[in-house]
Amino acid sequence: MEERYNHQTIESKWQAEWAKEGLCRTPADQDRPKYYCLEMFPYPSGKLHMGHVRNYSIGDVVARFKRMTGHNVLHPMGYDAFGLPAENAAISHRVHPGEWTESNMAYMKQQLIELGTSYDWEREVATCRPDYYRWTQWLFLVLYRQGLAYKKKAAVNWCVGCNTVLANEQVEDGLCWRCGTQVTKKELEQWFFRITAYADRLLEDLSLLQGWPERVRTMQANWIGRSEGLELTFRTEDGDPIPVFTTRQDTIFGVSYIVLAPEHPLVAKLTAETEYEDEADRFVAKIRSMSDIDRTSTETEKEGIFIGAYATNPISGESVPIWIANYVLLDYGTGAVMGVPAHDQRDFEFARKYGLPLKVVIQPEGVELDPETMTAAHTEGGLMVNSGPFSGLSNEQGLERVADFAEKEGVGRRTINYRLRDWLVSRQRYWGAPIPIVYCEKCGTVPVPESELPVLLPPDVEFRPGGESPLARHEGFVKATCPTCGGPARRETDTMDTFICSSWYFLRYTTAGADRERAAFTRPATDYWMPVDQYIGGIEHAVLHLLYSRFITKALYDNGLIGVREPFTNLLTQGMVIKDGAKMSKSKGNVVSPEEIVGRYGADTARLFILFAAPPEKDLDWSDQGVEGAYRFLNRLWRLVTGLRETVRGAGRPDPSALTGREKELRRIVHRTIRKVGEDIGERFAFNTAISATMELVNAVYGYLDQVPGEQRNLELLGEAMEKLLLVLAPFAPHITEELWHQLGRADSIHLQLWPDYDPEVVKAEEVEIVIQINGKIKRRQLVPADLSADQLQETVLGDPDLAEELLGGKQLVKVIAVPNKLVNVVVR
Ligand code: ANZ
Ligand code: ZN
Repeated sequence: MEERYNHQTIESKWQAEWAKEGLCRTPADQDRPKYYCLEMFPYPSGKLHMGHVRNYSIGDVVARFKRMTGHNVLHPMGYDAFGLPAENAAISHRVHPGEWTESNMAYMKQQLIELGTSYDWEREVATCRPDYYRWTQWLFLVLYRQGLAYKKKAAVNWCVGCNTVLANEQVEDGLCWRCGTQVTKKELEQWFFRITAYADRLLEDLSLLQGWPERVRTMQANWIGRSEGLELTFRTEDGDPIPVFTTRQDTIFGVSYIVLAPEHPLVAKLTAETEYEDEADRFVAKIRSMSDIDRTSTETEKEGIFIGAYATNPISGESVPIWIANYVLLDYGTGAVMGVPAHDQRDFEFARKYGLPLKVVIQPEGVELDPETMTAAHTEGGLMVNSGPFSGLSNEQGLERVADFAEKEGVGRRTINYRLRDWLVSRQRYWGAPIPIVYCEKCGTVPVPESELPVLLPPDVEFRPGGESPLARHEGFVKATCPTCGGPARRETDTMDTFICSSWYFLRYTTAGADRERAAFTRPATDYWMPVDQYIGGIEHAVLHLLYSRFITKALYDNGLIGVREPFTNLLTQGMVIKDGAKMSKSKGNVVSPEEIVGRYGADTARLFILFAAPPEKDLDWSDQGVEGAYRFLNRLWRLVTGLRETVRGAGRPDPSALTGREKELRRIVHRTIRKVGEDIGERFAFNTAISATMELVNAVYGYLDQVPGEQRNLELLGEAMEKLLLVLAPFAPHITEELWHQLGRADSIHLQLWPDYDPEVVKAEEVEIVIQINGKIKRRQLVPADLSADQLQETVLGDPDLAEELLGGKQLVKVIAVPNKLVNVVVR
């Protein structure tokens, strides 16, 4: 009697068993090599989506594989649980953010368990719980003491309709996302983290991250945006200095105007009581409402006005008009630019639009640039011309010589500029970690002592659409006593950006049990587990989350609190899940719910399909047939093992010296599969090809059964094949392999087994030497796997680009004759 593959029963049975046995608990002994496998924790929005399932399936295979290969594995999970959606839910459904978040977390945890993931739930973190945010507040104090947390006025997005601050994401086309009012800028006191103090180290240490995708390192480098240049001081007619930042001082003789950022402090002074004053005011007001991104986008139309003043070029002595324009930003460089329209594209567009003169000062070799007819700036190098004493130099020499000259004359100095800004960390919101600061009339700004942490969020606040943070309206929260003098004080009502919560959670996981009550993390725990060996998550976090985590890691390192300078040794950014040509998303209406797939086919099928359908870093095209295919494969596996169960149970080991040719062949496939799957997972995360190797093994066993009658079958060999097959499939499909493992009579869990060894002799012995000929002449001899078909043989030889190159030598391929186990003759012309 054959039982059907009943995924529901099997999966819930083993999930319960594993939980009972504590199978995924992090080992406490430290004698084996450690492996810290981490997936980005989810925001608890309600339910898992397919992107999560993909992320967590990938991580789970890695964690399970590493356990089987003898590592102590830390594989934790938690929730990035503060943030605005909970507050919006509170407003629209009248449910407390904490309640909403807790119930979402409980639901998602159940979903994760039902996926068969191997997390150590004893190390769970939820950033919104006081036992966690107490330590986020502690982290704030560490940075504060180090001078890395400070307060200053900053322009924030402000909605007069809602009377509140908006994050950049809450500004849609310049309008408030909630009420549609035009968003303005308002200067408010805000907390910042001084990440710019680490700009150089964040940039330099990218070179340590060879296990990160090149693309992510480049994005981080661009975000940090280091540029070397010169700060050069022009002067107004009244002698006021206008320092400009330029990376192209070699173009100094090509300056035909100066542009100030509209908000530049000199603008008001230069236009005061002139005919330009009103127009300038109007222009400044208009530009203020534009975001920096829009202002500097190459798409945006350059716009500006002349403000009636002139400045003197400190090197050429020329006098040039002063303009203000949208494309110059106040907080980059000095907020002022020397306009060189012949050699800078933005300046070129601006000058053409407003009829400002162009002066060519860099002449490329072999072309004569004509300012009248140029259609774009010449931004490359060349020879310096029309440049007074510098004419005739190459522009590279000019860069140095002009800088030397400016420094000698005292009109400029070499400087380095970063695009990176300090991290604005305060939010005028409720659902975040309160900033642990009080303001005392006598003592000023006072940090809350560590012993008084956490500063708890009061549960009884009123959520109203708009208005300031509910904390600011909560009198009991605002009223505080000064920790220094005991006098009356006012509590800070801003909460922290949730990126702070997620910038240290990987450290929290390292520390377990009672230690968690005494510290955010302990030094022995982080010394053992850090850095994270493999981090897995979406490319959307390539810049901010990863940069912030790197910054916090370095700051903690400098405090001696941890011993690593970089948090994540290897990074894998998984591709998107695509359906019908678009990213799977609610707004596109092309969502397939994980619940539906797991309910219908089981978690093993869902995992197998997702891992088989594409390499992890590539986009994955959802396919219902693909899911069906994975399900059919597991059914085929089920029938195979249950069908053989009785006969192979208790069989011994095969005797290699007594195998027939056909048996040897099957055994070779078994051992080759072990090797291939191990290398595919361990060396390149090529889960798709690993899975297809297991499929071939299943086919090979069926082939053997077809060809060999029952009484002649080698049961030891079949037993070995079944056992190894289940072992190498265990990381992908943990439930069915566990069930079948037990059906084969094994008593302990398959997930406690070691990864099987392959016999190199068995794999290697079956190689044959073939002859490779060109037009019938012997060119070389080569070892290839035995018994390749003619097609496979041809593919093996010509599919190797180096070998193909060598054989063809630029000639044209006419035809290939391949004789299995003997030769490949390549006919060329
Ligand atoms: C003159 C010049 C001539 C420039 C030329 C470029 C090419 P990176 O490399 O990104 O640092 N710039 C300086 N401050 C600016 C501001 N606040 N807003 C907008 N643009 C600003 O860019 C440095 C260049 O960006 C500087 O060099 C300056 O233009 C411009 F043929 O100066 B350059
Ligand atoms: Zn005080």
